[in-house]
Amino acid sequence: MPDTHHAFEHVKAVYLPIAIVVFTLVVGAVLILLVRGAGRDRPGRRSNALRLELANAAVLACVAAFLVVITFRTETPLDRTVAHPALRVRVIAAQWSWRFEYPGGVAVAAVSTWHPRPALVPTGVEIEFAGVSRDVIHGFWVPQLSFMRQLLPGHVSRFDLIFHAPGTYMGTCSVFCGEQHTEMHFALQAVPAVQFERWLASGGSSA
Ligand SMILES: [Cu+2]
Repeated sequence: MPDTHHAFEHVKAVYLPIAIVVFTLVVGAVLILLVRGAGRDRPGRRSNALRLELANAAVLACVAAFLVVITFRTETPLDRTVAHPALRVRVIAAQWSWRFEYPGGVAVAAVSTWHPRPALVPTGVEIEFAGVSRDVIHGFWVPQLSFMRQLLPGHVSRFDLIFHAPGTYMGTCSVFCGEQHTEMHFALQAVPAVQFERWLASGGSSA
């Protein structure tokens, strides 16, 4: 599975220059029309305008199609889940808390806090997250991985993530879900597999 952050950085590197060019062209065209007087009627103006609009629509449709293709080509491999992940973690979101449940009954909860206790994950392996919501829609967002997935009530969202580098990956809810939405944070601490196994064996208390 590719690195989500690098994959989306690549997409951003394509989107940004296109957005700048389109923005510049649109603003430039508006300014030219303002200066030259858009309302003045001249012979042949209507047929020229139609041709210009058709050309504009065709170019924009091509740009949009290109962006759709590269977005799907990037997202499709990221959405695939492997049959046998190294670890399965259940994520339960609720107003306004996160709960990470591991095999063996280990669980880490973060309730309405800016300083959540980290939930550990091993580095360099596929981890399957199975996310659900107990009430409204929440957003499982890890900015450092450029990854977001909505968690819905009554539906299990499955996604795989790999934490390539050790460290603490802060996460937060990305969907406004009520009064304490802004305090709905979690922390995933990526550690070497040996350290993770020790932590899990200790019931989640050794790190
Ligand atoms: Cu929220």
